[in-house]
Amino acid sequence: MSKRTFGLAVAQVGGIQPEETRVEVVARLISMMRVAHQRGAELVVFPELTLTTFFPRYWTESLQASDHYFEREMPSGETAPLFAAARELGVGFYLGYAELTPEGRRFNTSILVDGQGRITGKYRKIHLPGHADNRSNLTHQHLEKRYFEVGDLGFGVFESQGIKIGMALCNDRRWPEVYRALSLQGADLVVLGYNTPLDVPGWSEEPHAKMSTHLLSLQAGAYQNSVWVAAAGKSGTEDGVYMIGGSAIAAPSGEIVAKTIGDEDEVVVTHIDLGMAEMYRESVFDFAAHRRPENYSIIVDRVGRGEPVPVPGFDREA
Ligand code: CDT
Repeated sequence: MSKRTFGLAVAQVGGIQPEETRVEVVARLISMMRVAHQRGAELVVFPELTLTTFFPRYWTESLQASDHYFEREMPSGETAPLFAAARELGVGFYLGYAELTPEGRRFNTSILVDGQGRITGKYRKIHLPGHADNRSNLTHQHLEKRYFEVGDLGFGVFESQGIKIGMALCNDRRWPEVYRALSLQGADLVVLGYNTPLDVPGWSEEPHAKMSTHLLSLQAGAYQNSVWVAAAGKSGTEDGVYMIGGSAIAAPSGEIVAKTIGDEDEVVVTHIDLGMAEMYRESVFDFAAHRRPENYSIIVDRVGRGEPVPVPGFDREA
């Protein structure tokens, strides 16, 4: 098994309040990049919608009125110091942010930046949870379907800092198709940011289950696809809403090898062994040898749960 270590950090971000400025947030991120660098990190993963509070909790009559939450360019004057820090330290980063395109389209986006401060990959979130209508009876809403279009870039894998990296965002991590699409393109590592409120109206998991299903999603994705997975979240209270932390790195064995323990800005660094995935890729998950895609068509043909498909010899009418 070849061994190639890579310094990987997840940088959990404590709550960002609505009045906090981009300049203040960027300063917090840069100080975490410096800590990660001191501990040997080559890449730092930041959360989804890192630069602002999780604004899809607020209803808005006019999307234009929310433009201040969106980035029109990347880097901008306010985010350029992050790119300068990447160049200075030779440390890459993954960053989630709200993107407003020149055509006026809105996406929940992430980028990959290398140690020279170059943007080497981009992803626009595909699985947008929540609703688009105003549910004003709720203490906090989840309006990603109102604010964002479904991403139009697919699930890309990018060569960056010498490794193949796939990206996802938050709710994507709960869908096995995402990791499989990335692994089939040779990804070594899947990086993702998230914002997971503890209390989601209509999705009332116990706190222990909320953390468990989050970690389970990372672990299953890593194991079943022979990839490393690194996930960074917001944590602590944001404008009265508690966001779960538990930012973590999962190995191709499915084991969690690093995890935050607090609710504030927190960096964890692990030197991952990229060669570890090879044993899995060459044995139990040798896709080329063992996958049977001719039997998987239902996965793309059908969206929701439905009736069983007839099996020869078992006539359900009989
Ligand atoms: N941001 C995001 O995708 N959060 C979801 C919870 C939202 S539920 C309406 C998540 O899967 O963590």
